[in-house]
Amino acid sequence: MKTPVAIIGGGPAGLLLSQILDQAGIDSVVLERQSKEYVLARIRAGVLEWGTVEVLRQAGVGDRMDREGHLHDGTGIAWAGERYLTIDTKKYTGKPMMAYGQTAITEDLYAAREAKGGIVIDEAKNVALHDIASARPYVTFDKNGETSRIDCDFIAGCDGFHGISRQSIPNDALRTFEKVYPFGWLGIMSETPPLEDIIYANHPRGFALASQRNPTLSRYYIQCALDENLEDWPDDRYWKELKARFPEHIADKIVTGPSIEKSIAPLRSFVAEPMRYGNLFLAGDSAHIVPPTGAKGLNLAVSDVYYLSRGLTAHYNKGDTSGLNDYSNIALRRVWGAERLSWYLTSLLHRFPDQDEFDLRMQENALDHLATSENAMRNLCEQYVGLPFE
Ligand code: RFL
Ligand code: PHB
Repeated sequence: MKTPVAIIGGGPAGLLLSQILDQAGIDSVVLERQSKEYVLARIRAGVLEWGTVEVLRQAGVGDRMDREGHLHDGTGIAWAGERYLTIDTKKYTGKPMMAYGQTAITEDLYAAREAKGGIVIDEAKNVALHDIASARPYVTFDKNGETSRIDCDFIAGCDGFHGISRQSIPNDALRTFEKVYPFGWLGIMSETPPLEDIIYANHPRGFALASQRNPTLSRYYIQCALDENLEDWPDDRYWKELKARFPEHIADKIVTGPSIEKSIAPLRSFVAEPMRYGNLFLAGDSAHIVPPTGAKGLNLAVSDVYYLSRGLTAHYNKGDTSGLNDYSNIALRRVWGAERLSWYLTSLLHRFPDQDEFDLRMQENALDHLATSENAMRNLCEQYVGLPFE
């Protein structure tokens, strides 16, 4: 097989890249390790920046999002008993946030690729990248007991944090930065009406988050120990713990019901620089991870793909390689901005095992400053809503 761009990974980054390239008349092949059913059952992100909303619309996958997504002017933070503040992105930046699940985005992208006859090969095992530093890279993979080869001009590594693309870059060509947090998030999905707003809580029992997917589907998270077992968290215990972490008037509004999914996610900050090696370009979680507290991971995957598709389009349609040459630098500027916000919100809202009274006062004072200073809030909103695309 031969294609201009071989895309490793059929998550949001890989599918969106193939969709945008197709709009520009550039063919690609997506290789996904898992089955389509598995990919579509994964539950992850839920909050989109306005820039992401616009990129999805331009890519022709915005219709269902515009029908079913929920626009938010403000996101709440509850702390110290009854204190409450609103991250009012609409007021300070003119832009709302959109609640629309990654699962739905992935469905929309799969449908769009299928409608256009795009090639997405799922259950592609043992994907291997070859000659990535050369002008003739290629990819091999196994499917149904047969090994196939795809020759290409470029490889897009969109295969997430545990993927093979980043691992294919020689160690001495990559610099990595990492921070692992001493806790995780225990999340549940339930078919119950969510709270009107997305609300983060800083509480002595640990962080909690009330989020949503649609009017009848709620998503909640609580901070948990890294060695926590899901079997120890029957629904009753979960709801009790969740409610204990919100002020009473908010907890009273939480509608409980059977969970339809329960999982633990570790929290990590990670960046690999540069996001290019030879003719391999990394995009999304393959190059960087943020703790989910800022809701930035999927949004970064979308901005990476926006920059990368722009570079590839200029290369193929105008012979201009400057966008590809600048890709890593431009993408990393946004990545580091989101890393800083996600690290800051994680530090602000969680209880750390070694935190002392001084640290707690620092958290409280920072929250108080946000609640009482328009400048502080404007600054947070500017980052939470997402830096503009360059
Ligand atoms: P993905 O989604 O991990 O997709 C990578 C795909 O590559 C496949 N793959 C391979 N394919 C072929 N060969 C291999 N060797 C392969 N290895 C892996 C995988 O099967 C997969 O299909 O990465 P991508 O596309 O870069 O997308 C990134 C986002 O998924 C991620 O950043 C977000 O989910 C992060 N995130 C959030 N982001 C937001 O912007 N807003 C949020 O509200 C938000 N909430 C979250 C989150 C992540 C969470 N978890 C589970 C860590 C909440 C949580 C709890
Ligand atoms: C979610 O809805 O899954 C969600 C919302 C906000 C975050 C992280 C995850 O910061």
